[in-house]
Amino acid sequence: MTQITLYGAPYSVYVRIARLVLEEIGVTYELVPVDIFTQDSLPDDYETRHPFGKIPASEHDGFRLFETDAIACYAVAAFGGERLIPRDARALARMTQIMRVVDNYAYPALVWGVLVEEVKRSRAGQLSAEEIARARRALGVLEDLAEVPFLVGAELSLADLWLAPVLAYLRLAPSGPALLDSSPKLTAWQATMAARPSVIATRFPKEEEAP
Ligand SMILES: N[C@@H](CCC(=O)N[C@@H](CS)C(=O)NCC(=O)O)C(=O)O
Repeated sequence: MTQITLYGAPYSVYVRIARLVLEEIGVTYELVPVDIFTQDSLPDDYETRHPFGKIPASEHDGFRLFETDAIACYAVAAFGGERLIPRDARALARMTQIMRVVDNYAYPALVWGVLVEEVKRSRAGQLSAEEIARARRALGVLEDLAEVPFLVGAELSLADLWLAPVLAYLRLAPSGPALLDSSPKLTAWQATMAARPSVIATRFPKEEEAP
C-alpha cells in the first residue's frame, strides 16, 4: 500500500526533489500525473490542492500539502527521515543556505536560463553574456559552498536532493557540460549522486532519451 500521494509530472524539478526525499527515506508513494504546462489536462479540483497552480502537491491520510519544502519536512518527520537533516548548527544552516540558493538563483539561472532557453526556445549557442554570467555565478557560489563527498559534508542531506535535479537538467543543455567543467567539486558530486538508487529511480524522461 502506498503511504503518500504525490501530484505532479516526472519532468518537473520540484516533483523530482519531493520524490528523491521519499525515495531516500523509503516512503512508498503514488505519482498522480498532473502536467502543469497542459492546463487542459489538469484535474478539475487541482486548484484546491495547489492554489498557485504549481507542482508538486501531496496528500497523506487526508493531510494535504503544497510547496516542496513542506512536503519534504513532513516526510522527514512523519516517516523517519531525520538523517537527511544535520544536527550540527553550521551544517544545518549551510544545508538551508544551499537549498535557498537552488530555489532563488540556481533553478532560474540554470534550468530556465540555460536549458529551457537553449532547448525549448532553440537558442543553443546564442545565450547572452549576461545569461552565461548568471549561470556561472550560481554555479560558482554552489562550488564555493560545496563540501565533499556531500554538499554539507560526510552525510547526504536535503541540500543534495535539492540540487541534484537542477544539475541533471543543466548537463542536458548544450552549454551545460562546459559550464559544469569549471566546477570540479560539483562535477565529482554529480557523478556520486548519479549512482544513487533514488536518483536512478527518478531520472527525467529527457535523461532516458539522452544518447
Ligand atoms: N515553490 C514551489 C515551486 C514549484 C515549481 O516551481 N514547480 C514548477 C515545476 S518544476 C511548476 O509547477 N511550474 C509551473 C508554473 O510555474 O506555472 C515548490 O517549492 O514546490
